[in-house]
Amino acid sequence: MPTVAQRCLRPANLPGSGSPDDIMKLKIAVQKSGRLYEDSVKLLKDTGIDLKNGVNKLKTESDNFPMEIYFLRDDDIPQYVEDAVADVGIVGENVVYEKNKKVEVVEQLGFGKCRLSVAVGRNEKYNHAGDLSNRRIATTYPFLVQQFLDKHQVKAEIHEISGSVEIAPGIGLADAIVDLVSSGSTLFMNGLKEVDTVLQSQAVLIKNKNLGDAQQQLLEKFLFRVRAVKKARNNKYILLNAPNDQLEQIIRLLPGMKSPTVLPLAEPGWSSVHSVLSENDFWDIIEKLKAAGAQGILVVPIEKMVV
Ligand code: PRT
Ligand code: ZN
Repeated sequence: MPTVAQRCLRPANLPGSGSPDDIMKLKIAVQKSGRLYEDSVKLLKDTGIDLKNGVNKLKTESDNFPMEIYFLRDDDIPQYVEDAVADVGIVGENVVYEKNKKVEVVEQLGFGKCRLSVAVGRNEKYNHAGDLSNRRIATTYPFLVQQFLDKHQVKAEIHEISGSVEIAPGIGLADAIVDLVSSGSTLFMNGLKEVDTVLQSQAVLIKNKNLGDAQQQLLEKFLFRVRAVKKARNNKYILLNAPNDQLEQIIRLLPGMKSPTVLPLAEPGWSSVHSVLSENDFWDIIEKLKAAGAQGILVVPIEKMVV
């Protein structure tokens, strides 16, 4: 059986000596600066991929994983991935679906969450998409807005602008806007209210549709790590002390990976219980555990989780 490194040798380089330069790398495009930059680099770091020489340049590589990292504007990433300049990329779903390039979404990454929303003046009426009929809508997302209007069979005028969309109604350029929203404070400060959702978005990993076998194998290796990091981020390790007469009830509250670990404490009549809790129902379960008599509850982050 050839090793992964052998399988990854570029055919064009085969006559060479098989030096490290000959090894095929997974080329990944991430945002150069902006809202996705830090989380993208952190994700690579958390998957154990170290970047050489810092990150303040157009391209770098990893010391310990066959990966080359390109730092680009987010809007350009889908095109680069379609053209196979990069094999994979990290970018917001809003950009992927607006650019509509031939790329495949492989995994949602759980950061960069926002929504592409319709907003109108605070005192305007809006009950449904039909209220946009014959109105002027300012946006940097003309493709997604047109899809939204078509879906609701509404005809409206789309004004594509390149930034500061939120000021368009105030200066009389539009009656409504479609823009990204996270906290909602930008809309609020501009006298607008959010009235409808065009798209829920988060950062995703996209890939070129025709990856070669070697890159596909590297992608799977990378994805395995990404999923372990995501799982760990969504779960917490919990340790608590329980009186033995309450053990059964407490164990029933804890899902655990198989079932909770129970160890006797030095103090007779007490046990230590260890388990893993999902972030989603965390507070709910903690309250029930306390009510059931659990004491000394410790909650610790998990670094990686392979199940
Ligand atoms: O330079 P480059 O082209 O790479 O970056 P960019 O300026 O186009 O994008 P950037 O860095 O602003 O955003 C990158 C990605 O982050 C977006 O494509 C989204 O996928 C995601 N994201 C998450 C957001 C937001 N949240 C967000 N709130 N992108 C932009 N915003 C803006 C929004 O446009 C509006 O101006 O923040 C403002 C609203 O925020 P709130 O909190 O006031 O509602
Ligand atoms: Zn951009």
